[in-house]
Amino acid sequence: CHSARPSLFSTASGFDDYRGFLNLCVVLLVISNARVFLENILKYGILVDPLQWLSAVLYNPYQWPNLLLVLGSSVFIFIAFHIERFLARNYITANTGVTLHTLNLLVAKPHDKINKKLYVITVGSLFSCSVYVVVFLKLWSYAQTNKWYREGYTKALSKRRIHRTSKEFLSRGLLTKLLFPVSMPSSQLKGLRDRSKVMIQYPYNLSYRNLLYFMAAPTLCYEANYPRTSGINKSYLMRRALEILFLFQLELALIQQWVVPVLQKAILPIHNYEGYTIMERLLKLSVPNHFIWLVFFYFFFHSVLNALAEVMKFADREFYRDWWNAETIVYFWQAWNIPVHKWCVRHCYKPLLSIGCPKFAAQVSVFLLSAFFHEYLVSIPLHMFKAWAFFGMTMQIPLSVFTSWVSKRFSSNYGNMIVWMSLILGQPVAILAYVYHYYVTSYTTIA
Ligand code: 3VV
Repeated sequence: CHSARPSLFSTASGFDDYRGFLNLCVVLLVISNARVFLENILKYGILVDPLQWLSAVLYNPYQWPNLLLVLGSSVFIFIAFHIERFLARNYITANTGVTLHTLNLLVAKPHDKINKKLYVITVGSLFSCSVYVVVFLKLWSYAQTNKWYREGYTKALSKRRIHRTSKEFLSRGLLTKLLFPVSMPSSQLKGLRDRSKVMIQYPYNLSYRNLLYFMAAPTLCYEANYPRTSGINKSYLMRRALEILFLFQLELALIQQWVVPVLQKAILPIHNYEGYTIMERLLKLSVPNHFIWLVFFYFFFHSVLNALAEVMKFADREFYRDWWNAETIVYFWQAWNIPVHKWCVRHCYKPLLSIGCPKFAAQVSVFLLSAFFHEYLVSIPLHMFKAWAFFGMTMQIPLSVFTSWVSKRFSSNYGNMIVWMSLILGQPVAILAYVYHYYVTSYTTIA
């Protein structure tokens, strides 16, 4: 019954099936979190109160300015649209167009002063600022893409003048006619603009209908034509809508029950520089914060964006890739928020590369722009400028270099673990820093 053979844990055995241990990790995770959950309930009782949120929204009259600010963003959309119309008709030069678009984009933000004057509270203000960031990115894309279209159109038009009488031109099909719509009978043109299956070409994309579709569609990158679905799948939409309702409530409940008490208990230790206690609070916050972040990911990038896409019959549903397998920070940013990443590559990274900017400098520029927007989204609603969000985003650059090195030098698993660690621990550090400073600036004495 004996033969020479190694134990399973010895390298010589070649055994590598540890699936059972993975299950054990999951079971331990559930048990330890069940204990944390019970401890939380015993300590604080039930803090979840959906009516508290509802009353904050309904009864606070200072919430409504945010709605007005959001509606006001349509002014900038309207202006951008007419700048493009003027450009298409040669009423203004390309340089004037760029200047006007830049001015329009610079003004297109709910200014700090406006917010302060109206005493807009934080959550509503975060919402309106996010809407303005999205409008900003969309209008930037609208202006830049139309510029590319216009250049292509002008080139095609000048080619047409040269080849007008050549046989080659006459033998071209519908696409050519669409490219040179000047000579097309107006009845035919009207039909083409109305039929969604036909590709709309510049300048016929410059219509309210086309711009409004883009503003509502779940993308930040403008195109005259998008892949479309044939209809709305009602049961799919229903499932996403139920997820939205449930997950939104879950997020609010988790914040009330799990995060707020931890934050409240962290203020004093930070104030008194109690290193170990701060560390304990940080770790305590990291678990619920990460859980909330994961739920938010599913809520926004799967449920909300897919529901919106379904309603808009928008067929490109790649809102995220498998960021959870990211072995480097570089891959994480390529995979976690595809609408923003696509915008960054198309409207910032590639244009910088095309004017001869070195790759690393282009990457740094994108991260700095992103850092600016992150800081904007935090400091305006909180009415304080501390630059933690900016710093957090710029730290992604050295972290990218480090994780790429670890994955190459050691194992890609280590790279993946570092990505997780940075997500789990990075955010609570920034949250604690902001919450502490918010308390300090809002209240003069800390009890
Ligand atoms: C409310 C929702 C949101 C918060 C996410 C922020 C980032 C990522 P690479 P390579 P091919 C400005 C952003 C503002 C953000 C504010 C958002 C607020 C939204 C508000 C919504 C609420 C919650 C939660 C977020 O998630 S915010 N994300 O900041 C920034 N970084 C990146 O995207 C990338 O790392 C980047 C662009 C810097 C580099 O991308 O993929 O690593 O670069 O070199 O691999 O190539 C990219 C493309 O360029 C071409 C390649 O072939 C490739 O093309 O495949 O995509 O088509 N390329 C490369 N070298 C080239 C060359 N020399 N010439 C031409 N092309 C070249």
